Amino acid sequence: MEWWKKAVVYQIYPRSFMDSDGDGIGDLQGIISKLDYLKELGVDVLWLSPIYDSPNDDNGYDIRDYRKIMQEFGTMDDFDRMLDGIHERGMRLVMDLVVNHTSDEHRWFTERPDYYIWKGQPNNWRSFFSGSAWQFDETRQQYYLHLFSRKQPDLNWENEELRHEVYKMMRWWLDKGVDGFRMDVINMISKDQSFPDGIDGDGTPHFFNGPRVHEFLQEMNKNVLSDYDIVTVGEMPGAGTEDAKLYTGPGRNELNMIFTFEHMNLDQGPGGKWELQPLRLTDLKENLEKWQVELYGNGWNSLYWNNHDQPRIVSRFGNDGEYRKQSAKMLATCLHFLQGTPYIYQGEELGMTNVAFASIDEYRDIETLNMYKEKRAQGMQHENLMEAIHAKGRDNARTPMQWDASENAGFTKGNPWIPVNPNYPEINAGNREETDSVFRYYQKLIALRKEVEVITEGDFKLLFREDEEVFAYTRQTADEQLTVYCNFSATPRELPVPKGCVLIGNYPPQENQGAVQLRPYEALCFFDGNKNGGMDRGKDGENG
Ligand code: ISL
Repeated sequence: MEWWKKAVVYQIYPRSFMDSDGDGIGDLQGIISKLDYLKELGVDVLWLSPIYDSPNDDNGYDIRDYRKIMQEFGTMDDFDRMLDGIHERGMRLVMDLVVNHTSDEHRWFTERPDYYIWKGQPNNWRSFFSGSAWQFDETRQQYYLHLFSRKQPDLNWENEELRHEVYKMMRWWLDKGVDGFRMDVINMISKDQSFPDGIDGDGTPHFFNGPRVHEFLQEMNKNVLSDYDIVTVGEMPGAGTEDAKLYTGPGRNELNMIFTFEHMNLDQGPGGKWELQPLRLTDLKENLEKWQVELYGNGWNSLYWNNHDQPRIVSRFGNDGEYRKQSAKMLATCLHFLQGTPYIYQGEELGMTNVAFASIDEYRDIETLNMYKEKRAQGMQHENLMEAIHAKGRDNARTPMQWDASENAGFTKGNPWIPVNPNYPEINAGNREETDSVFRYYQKLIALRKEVEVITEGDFKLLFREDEEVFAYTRQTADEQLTVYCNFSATPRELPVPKGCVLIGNYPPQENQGAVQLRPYEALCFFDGNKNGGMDRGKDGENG
């Protein structure tokens, strides 16, 4: 079996992870100083959000030079040392590959206009970061396309020379020894060349999973990926299961897995992410079931609740007050026993929460700031916008990693580039030794994936489909079965006793009285099979 099917990935957002030199910005030496922490957690792969030279209009997702390290983050020497440190510890490194667009400060933008997309007249597509997706350029007297910020012009993938420049750059990093790529919005690289207007300015039907995207990815695979033993994951807003089978299916020679957005869009209205709507658990169950069942044997899932663009899951689908620890562990259980490769986002393993800054001035993210400006100008209320930002803003994920209870959560000796979440004295990695810490629970989940075959291999069956509070399922192979019970509510629930012994749970063990009494946000996983590992573990009571 491919190694990445048994791997657990940890995402680092370098700007907010660990600052070694006191400038308030995380850096590579900071990451090096925390490699033992990551090894202790037990993860196999580290994915770094972009660390390339960038003017930081979108925190590194606007790349000025693909072969240079961002000055604030360090040097190429630091990078080589970091890569060695990762490999010495038996871990691997995945780089972020941002090739749908570059920075407008990339030298290509002036030297190779044919690498970008120009029109005499713009269509009505809107940018993901507010306003038109087209910007008039005085020198060229034409408009260029930017699906994201004005400083992120889209690359023209129709240009073969550009494509081969990208492949060359990818090989350069792979030859340095990196172990894979997470590909930013890679399902947007092929645009409908007639550039038709979209309904209400929504261009996505004309560039999500566009006409030549599979051809381009197969070409990339043939020219680059197939020559290396690496892992690839494509970030793909607007890709459904049918698309996913084409991107990740056996024999397709494209990518190993993709990030779907479907489960992340269930708590929003038709107006998009800022239109808040409570999650219906049955919607989440139905959606994850679809991905589990459809991709079984036909592709491979990536499993995530969190990344640098998403609010913190414990605040979103859990309870970040009284039941913070319980619900953080419950959500982890629910996700980690699905089939696929799990991704942990920095701080998730501590149960870090959303933040609610009082002033818009404390926010840093271009998406949030542009949205706020645009909607205020349209007459929307400050309070309503702040409520949406508190729930959904990307800065929820980007406050500094909470290492300990010292000033600035131990992230920096200087002034952090974005304020620290004020709850750091309580929630921080310094508490990880406590027996009921979220960290220890993640450690166990990660270790179990290595020991229990059915977690990787088993099929998926949803239980109690109509239940709005309990997410329960089984995973099964010929000789092993897992049953997972997750209470997504604070209401206690009674459920039938499944086959097997308790493998792991987030509460102290309970006496079996003919039924399982699920406590608030309780997660319980039962294992039935021939493996001693599972049976013994039940007796040890890996609970808490
Ligand atoms: O976060 C989003 C909306 O809330 C998305 O529109 C997000 O921008 C989209 O998922 C693409 O994300 C990726 O590309 C962006 C970058 O800003 C994100 O950080 C990155 O993950 C442009 O490179």
